[in-house]
Amino acid sequence: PHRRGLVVFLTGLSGSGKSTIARGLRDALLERGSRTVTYLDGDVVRRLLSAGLTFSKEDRDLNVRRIGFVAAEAARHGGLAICAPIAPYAATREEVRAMVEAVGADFLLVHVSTPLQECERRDRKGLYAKARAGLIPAFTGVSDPYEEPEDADLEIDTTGVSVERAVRRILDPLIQGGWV
Ligand code: GGZ
Repeated sequence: PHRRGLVVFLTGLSGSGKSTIARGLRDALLERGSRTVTYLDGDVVRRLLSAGLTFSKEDRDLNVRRIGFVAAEAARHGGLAICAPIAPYAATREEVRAMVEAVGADFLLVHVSTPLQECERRDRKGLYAKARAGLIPAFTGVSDPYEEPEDADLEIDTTGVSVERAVRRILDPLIQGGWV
């Protein structure tokens, strides 16, 4: 495979399956062993890199820019980075794409487009119920915006789709494109 840097950036609602797909992709890539992978775990980012930030528009933008910056640095000399923040704002996602392309790496925007209704039906962490009850202010999709991407390179709705299949949807073009 060629050694162009690559950032795989998954965006979507809470509970859409972003993190699960991101981890599955990381594991699949590690198993192939064809290149090193930097995985920016959302919880770890919020705990360390973005410690103290809230979910205001300003802080979300700052969080997503920081993630983009670290991912771009990882990709600068041919690394492959995977990140999966909600990243609700189109302009900020575009900034990150520009940041990554500016270091000479490729950027793959994956919209995990599982509908709100399905995310809310799953409600794995009970956050939607809390948000509906007014216990979490500014919750994405409930009381805060999510701007649907119009420039996604891939769109994956995980409704009734296994993790393996969803991961394949990303892995296959990476193999075909010669990245891994
Ligand atoms: C959205 C929130 C909020 C609010 C806490 N809105 O399902 P989770 O729990 O594990 O993932 C969500 C995570 C989103 O953080 P991000 O850093 O990805 O967001 S952003 O890109 O907008 O900066 C959710 C939890 O944090 N969470 N409060 N108000 N999600």
